[in-house]
Amino acid sequence: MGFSTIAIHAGQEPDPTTGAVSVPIYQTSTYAQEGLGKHKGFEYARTQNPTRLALERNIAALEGAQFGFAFASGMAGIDAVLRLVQAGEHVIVSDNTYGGTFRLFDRILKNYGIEFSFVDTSDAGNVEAAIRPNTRMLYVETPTNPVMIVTDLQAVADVAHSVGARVVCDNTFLSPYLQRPLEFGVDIVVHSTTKYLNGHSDGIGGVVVLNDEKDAESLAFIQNSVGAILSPFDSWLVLRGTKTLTLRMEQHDRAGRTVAAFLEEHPKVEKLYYPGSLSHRQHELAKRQQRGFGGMVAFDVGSLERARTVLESVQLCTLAESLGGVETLISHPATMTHASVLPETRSRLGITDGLVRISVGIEDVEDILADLDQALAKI
Ligand code: P1T
Repeated sequence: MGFSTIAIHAGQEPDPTTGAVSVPIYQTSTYAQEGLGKHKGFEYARTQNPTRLALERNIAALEGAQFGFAFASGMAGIDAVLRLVQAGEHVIVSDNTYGGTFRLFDRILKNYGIEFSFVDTSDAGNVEAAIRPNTRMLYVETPTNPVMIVTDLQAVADVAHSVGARVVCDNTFLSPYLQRPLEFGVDIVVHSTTKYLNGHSDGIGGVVVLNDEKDAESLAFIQNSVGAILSPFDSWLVLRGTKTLTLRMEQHDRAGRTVAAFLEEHPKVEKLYYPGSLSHRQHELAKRQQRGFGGMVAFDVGSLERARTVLESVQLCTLAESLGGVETLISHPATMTHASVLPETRSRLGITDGLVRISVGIEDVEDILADLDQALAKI
């Protein structure tokens, strides 16, 4: 079956009781049991919920995975995955990730005895050099938030697997429509469903998908034991979102390319970060690994003052954190999403005070361009 058919149908049989075509929101905390130990597979709603189960099956199918687990946020999903690693074990991480991911690893999980090395995973040699006898996981984001560094998934997966480490990929920036990491040897895919999968900026959520049966069993245990589950209503919202994922991603991708091309030519823009641009040093890799380039674009206007002018002059674009919604959002990574990243790391990565990030929405692209044009003219 094709991707769009899977998006619309996977995990979603008509409701067995009523025939409802849209999966009902099973707003219940528990389920009546017929006798001791006799039930319909649902005991308590932290453990199982039919709406959440439909979503978990749906996103697993979209990523080509067997198992899926939905969480209360992207961060809760990432936290659950890291619980597969024990104290005294070592994780190699892309040095540019979402700031909240860095914060979780560096400020919380490190204190529980997990060791982290943050390296530029765009060079598989750096991953190899960071390996220790206790390395158990490689965690990558590609393209990275916000400077769009691409990691060759097959190359780093080969390195990690040579020492028996699992490979985790945060696929939030592209969605499974534009990139399917499991096809390149990745073991576990995580998403903030808050972004493209839900797609309408109206819910927070996360999902983890994988094929390994033993790790899936552990994740089910972690999900139930820790309890950071996605609610039935939020599960339903994401299910509704994935039905139009193909259409939305096609348009995000088209508009992203158009906005990037406009910015690249603009005299007030000093540097563009977009893997779809021929000038991106990893354009060829992105072309090979991705089905498109998506709607995330970052650009540098040279100073905080200039960035502030753009961010405060836009009228159609909304100044806000987050991404992946139908509306265009514009943000300032250095003070917003990546404020927890150390200043020296930020400057090494290019997360300067002049960097602006756009999540290009699916409005008419001419309107987005006109808005950016008038805002840039104010510099
Ligand atoms: O916000 P939450 O649903 O918990 O997801 C966290 C997260 C995980 N991974 C990536 C790549 C992300 O971008 C995020 C959240 N990012 C933003 C809020 C942002 O504006 O970049």
